[in-house]
Amino acid sequence: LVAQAPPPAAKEAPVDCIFCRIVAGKAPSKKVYEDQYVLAFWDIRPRAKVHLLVIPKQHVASLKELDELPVETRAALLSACVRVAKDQGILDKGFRVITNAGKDASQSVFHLHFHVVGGEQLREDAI
Ligand code: DGP
Repeated sequence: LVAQAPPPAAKEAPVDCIFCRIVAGKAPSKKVYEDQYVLAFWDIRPRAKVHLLVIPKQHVASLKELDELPVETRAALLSACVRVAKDQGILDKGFRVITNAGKDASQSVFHLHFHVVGGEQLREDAI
């Protein structure tokens, strides 16, 4: 049995985070899935026929801070990506999951999110 350090206590959600506002119901979104750990909704600027975002309810800025999330939330994030792809009917034909972390990746919203993209043939070199 390997002892695992508990994740640090959740930080206060920043008031100006748009995705925290969506989680809190203070900003609108087209939700497709929700559980105690994660929320999934349509991207406001879809770049494919299906373009969803899967986010943890607890605020962390990006994948760089993944270890700050409880292990249950980390698992729920990936499971939700598969689940929403299935619900949209794009599981069999294929889909893409992407997360942008930091400046070089052109991250624009600093609340961790996974893009779930599909519903059409995606280019090899871009989403
Ligand atoms: P990224 O570049 O990986 O940080 O992508 C951020 C995505 O979030 C981008 O595709 C547009 C989307 N987005 C930004 N603001 C909102 C919003 O208020 N609502 C929704 N649904 N999506 C948003």
